[in-house]
Amino acid sequence: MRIDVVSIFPEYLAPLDLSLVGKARRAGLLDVRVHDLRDWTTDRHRTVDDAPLGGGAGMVMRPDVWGEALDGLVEQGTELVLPTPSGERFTQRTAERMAATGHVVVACGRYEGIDARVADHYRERGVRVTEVSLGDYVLNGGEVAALVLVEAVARLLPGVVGNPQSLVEESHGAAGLLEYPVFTRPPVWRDLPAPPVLLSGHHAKVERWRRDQSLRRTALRRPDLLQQVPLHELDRDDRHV
Ligand code: 6GU
Repeated sequence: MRIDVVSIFPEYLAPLDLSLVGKARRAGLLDVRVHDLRDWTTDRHRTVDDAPLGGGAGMVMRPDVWGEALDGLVEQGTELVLPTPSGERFTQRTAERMAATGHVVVACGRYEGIDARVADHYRERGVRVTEVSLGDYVLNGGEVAALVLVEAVARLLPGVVGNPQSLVEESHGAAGLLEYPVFTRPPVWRDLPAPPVLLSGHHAKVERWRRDQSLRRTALRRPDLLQQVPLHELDRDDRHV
């Protein structure tokens, strides 16, 4: 899997050398390349932005500079990702789709965004172009989204996460429920006991308890997710929660 990230702040992507993502890169499981957009400018000031057509506050990123950069990076089968607060929500499903794609290019906009013709142009050339948002708040640019994307995608690649079972059980897996609460030793900490069922050794009861906790948590914290759980994902005993 290859991911190219283009930004005017390549240093912002330094954390991609660390932790699980850094390890996956060094193991050759993931090829991440960070590029400085200004390398594709041609003027003395290395200008990447200009005033918005029609007027208004802020600056817009120039399509010509982005075009030069992306022409050199986008290939047949590439998914072009444009992080923007006006995009579709980036979810676990988005990460799964990207992990199954061989090549993703992330174009990090700053200021008021990238001239809209860039997305249109690559779509017209038959490229899959996805404008993604992390959530309903505004960030200063796409770099944090690029960090999120690389980490969410990397951990889905074969061999990156030690125990593949941890991918199956976690929140936002196929069941569409939040993860149940977890506990470890000691069984009592500061007068707080761990749930006795977890010490019972009764596997079926533990499974039932975890399932109920997932359902309760999801209902309380993310009722929007509960609406979307496929009916076949609910088992007979879920009705009692
Ligand atoms: Cl992907 N970009 C920016 N600039 N702001 C955001 C975002 C992305 N997602 C949520 N807010």
